[in-house]
Amino acid sequence: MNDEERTMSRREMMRQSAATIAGGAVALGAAPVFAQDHSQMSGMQMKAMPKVQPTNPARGKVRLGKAASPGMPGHDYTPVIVPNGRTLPFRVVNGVKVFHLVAEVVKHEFAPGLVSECWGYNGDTPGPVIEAVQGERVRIYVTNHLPEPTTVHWHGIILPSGMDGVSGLSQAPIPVNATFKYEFVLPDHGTFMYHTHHDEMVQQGLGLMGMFVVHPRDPVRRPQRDFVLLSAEWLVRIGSSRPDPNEMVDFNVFTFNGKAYPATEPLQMQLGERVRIRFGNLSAMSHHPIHVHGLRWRVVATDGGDIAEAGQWPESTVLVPVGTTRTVEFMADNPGDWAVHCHMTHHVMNQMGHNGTNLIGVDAEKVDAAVGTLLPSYMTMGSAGMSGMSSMGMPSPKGSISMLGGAGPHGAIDMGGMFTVLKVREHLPKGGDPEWYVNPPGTVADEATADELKRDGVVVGAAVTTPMHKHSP
Ligand SMILES: [Cu+2]
Repeated sequence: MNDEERTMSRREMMRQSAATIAGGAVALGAAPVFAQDHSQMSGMQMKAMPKVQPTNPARGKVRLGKAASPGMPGHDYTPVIVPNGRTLPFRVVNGVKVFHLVAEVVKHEFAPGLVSECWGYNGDTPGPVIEAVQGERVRIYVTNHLPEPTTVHWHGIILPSGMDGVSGLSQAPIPVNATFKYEFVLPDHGTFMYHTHHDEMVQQGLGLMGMFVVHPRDPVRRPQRDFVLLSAEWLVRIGSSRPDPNEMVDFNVFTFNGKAYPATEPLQMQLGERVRIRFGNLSAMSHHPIHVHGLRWRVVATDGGDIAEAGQWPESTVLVPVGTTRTVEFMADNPGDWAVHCHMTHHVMNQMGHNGTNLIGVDAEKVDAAVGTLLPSYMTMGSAGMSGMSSMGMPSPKGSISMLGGAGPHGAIDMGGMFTVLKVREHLPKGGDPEWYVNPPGTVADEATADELKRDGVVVGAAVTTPMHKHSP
């Protein structure tokens, strides 16, 4: 028996025992029809039933209307890790998991120095991650403390039409100060999202969004670390007190879980652990190719469900289009500090980075001298590129953060925005940040010595006109 078969048979065993325990609450047969138990239906109902073919391998054949028992953290699932965020608390009432979201105006800090008035849920944007288990029934109260009506749409979740949260189509909008109730059974596991579906451009542009994770009932592929990162983009004009949701092109703050680097918390993991990252993207206009250094991951699921193993593909960059989730898994098999960031270069800049005049190559001496008569400390910046902007400690105006990142172990890290660090360690300290990785001696790029250059026949300054691959006799 190979590992795969062992896993499969264990899974079957668990299925069977689960069936016994659940006493039929979850229909586990191989019937191809989703959510129906025809034996208990009258002839009339049988005729009225449309033939529905299951389209999602993640679907657990959960009966509509009847739910499995509520899954508990630790026991039924490994809770997700939400860098810079948290999960939404719940209580169980008569077998139903009850949550409460409050849509409200929030003071949100994108990074130290940049606090904006956004719209969010339960005090922040994105709202807390809703975490549930396949097959269970959830009841989610939504209180509207915004200055205008709202709704909540449960992105990717298969549910009754009237619970879908599209304002005007599925329901009446939730008036100011009212509390609406959503209730449904979760037929699939997966990585989903929730967001407003009323006055979408304004309300999503101001931050009304969050992630919705549904764990499988059958815990075959439980990773040791399960991270959730939701991408978003904002236009926060310098000095203004709130993002401008009317913008269509020129965003200047790019966030993972609401934070721009250097405020993004690192993703910590132990060497050899199996790790999952669930990426979501609710930016207004931008897709984000999220790149990992030092490791490779497999794309294992989207918000449409699991990708069958034969269809999973390896990547070092996963494109997360607007309005989708992409789940990746990997083995943390390479110790170090590894960048994880959007590969669009403008998305790893903070404010001010995008609209500056191009001064590269400009001889600024005369300009500096002329302006210096009026402003004695004036200096033209950016004539040799922009990397100096982070390390020069330029004071930034009120309502802004420095254009580029923060201090790293070898100088300034000149990325901001949608950037974070993945820290793989042989030994993780209990709690707290493991600091920077200490590279083994001789494994850090540094200046070549004269002897090394001589040994390898590298003449600095000489144009390479002969092919380098010529073998010496
Ligand atoms: Cu991006």
